[in-house]
Amino acid sequence: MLEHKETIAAISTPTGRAGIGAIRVSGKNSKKIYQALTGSKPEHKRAQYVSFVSSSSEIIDKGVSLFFKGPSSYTGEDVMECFTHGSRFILDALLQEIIVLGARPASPGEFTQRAFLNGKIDLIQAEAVADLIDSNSKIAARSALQSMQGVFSDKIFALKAKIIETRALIEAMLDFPDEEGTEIDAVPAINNIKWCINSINQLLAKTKTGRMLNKAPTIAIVGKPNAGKSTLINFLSGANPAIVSNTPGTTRDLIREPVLLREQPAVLVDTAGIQNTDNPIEQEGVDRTFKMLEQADLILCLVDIGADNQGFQEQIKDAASDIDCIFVKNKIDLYKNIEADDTTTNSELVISAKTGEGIERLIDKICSLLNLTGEEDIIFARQRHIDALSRIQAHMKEALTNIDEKAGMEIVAESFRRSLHEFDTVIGKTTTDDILENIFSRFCIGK
Ligand SMILES: Nc1nc2c(ncn2[C@@H]2O[C@H](COP(=O)(O)OP(=O)(O)OP(=O)(O)O)[C@@H](O)[C@H]2O)c(=O)[nH]1
Ligand SMILES: [Mg+2]
Repeated sequence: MLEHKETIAAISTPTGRAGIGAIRVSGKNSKKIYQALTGSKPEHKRAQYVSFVSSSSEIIDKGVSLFFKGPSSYTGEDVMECFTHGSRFILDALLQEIIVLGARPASPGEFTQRAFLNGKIDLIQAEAVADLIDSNSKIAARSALQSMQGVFSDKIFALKAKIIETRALIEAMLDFPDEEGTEIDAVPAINNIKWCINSINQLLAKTKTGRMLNKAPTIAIVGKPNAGKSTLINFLSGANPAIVSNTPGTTRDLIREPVLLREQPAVLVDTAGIQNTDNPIEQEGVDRTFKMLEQADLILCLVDIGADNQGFQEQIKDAASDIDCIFVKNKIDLYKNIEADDTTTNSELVISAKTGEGIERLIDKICSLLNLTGEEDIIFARQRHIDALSRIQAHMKEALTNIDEKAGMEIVAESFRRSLHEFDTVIGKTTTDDILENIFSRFCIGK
């Protein structure tokens, strides 16, 4: 374990009104600070209800203190955690005392950086800590947690082990070159290389970056005037962002409303009803609707089930041929003889935006088209991991070609050397300081 000279401390909870605030301290002075601040003897993993007292014997607050004896702690060092009331004044005063007692303010991500440098976690896991904190969807949080617990690292280590094993086979061929009359058996090495190429393919197919997982898709609700678009956005959002009225042409501006659909974030956009109009303001609204169509990830094309909708669906399809579109017939409550379930086809749904009939099916359809259903085994990765895996795969393909073309085992061995270097960079064994700086500086303070 690396010996860090300085003890670090930071407020780990965000600024703002909160019931509880937390301060974390890590380093060899943690024990001394604990005793001075609480008057109690720290015990490993034992929470104590204490008074946090200043050097001038004033009680700063009463709360809970915790101590972790290194190396059984997050950072691998002695760690103290203080939980007080959430007031910024209390937290600032306590942090100030801690600094006077022998700590310095921590930089962003410095606790996690120490955990990494002390071998508690590898670099992929450290990155996953930040990704988990930043996750804003259920899938993102779940897959970042998996990566933090080492699921992605395990797969990387399994690949690395196979490449090491294969390099040994290749080196054996170097040590005992093709003697006259004997054929070197390259089949085991070739099989291993093919295994690696396939495994990387499978891994890349499941791997998604935070940008992909945290992105809230945009769903545009379009239709003719009075189809019920604003009623639908109000129903789906559970709020009332849009004015509803039986005057055609009520909505003109685009109305964006963030929502959670099956716990996944999305942005709904209500638009102006599409019609021919002489009114320049309404026309501007229609133009904006068509622009929105080009940017949306999914279109809900809403029509009044009782209206003449001839050619309308085709018009929308022509305007946004590359984007998935769900056709929805609205106002089923006005037609007692039709039931939402009877009329549902693959590409067309029947609903009532007013009563909510058929809406659950609509949400299911939206989630399945946008892939918001939450596949179980998505791997949360950074772009640098994906790039490194792609390069390793390219080296393996190169090795295969060179074996096939009998280019010489030294050349094949070089592909393995480069691959192993890529692995070491990904897991943090030989990662350059600027990459580390880039990773940890993006963390929040106190983690
Ligand atoms: N019965 C019934 N009425 C509905 C339904 N959905 C909307 N309406 C009514 O239809 C009228 C128009 O609704 P809006 O939601 O304003 O329609 P819109 O598509 O936003 O209209 P514009 O903004 O003008 O393009 C209002 O009187 C709504 O109450 C529905 O499912 N059933
Ligand atoms: Mg409207």
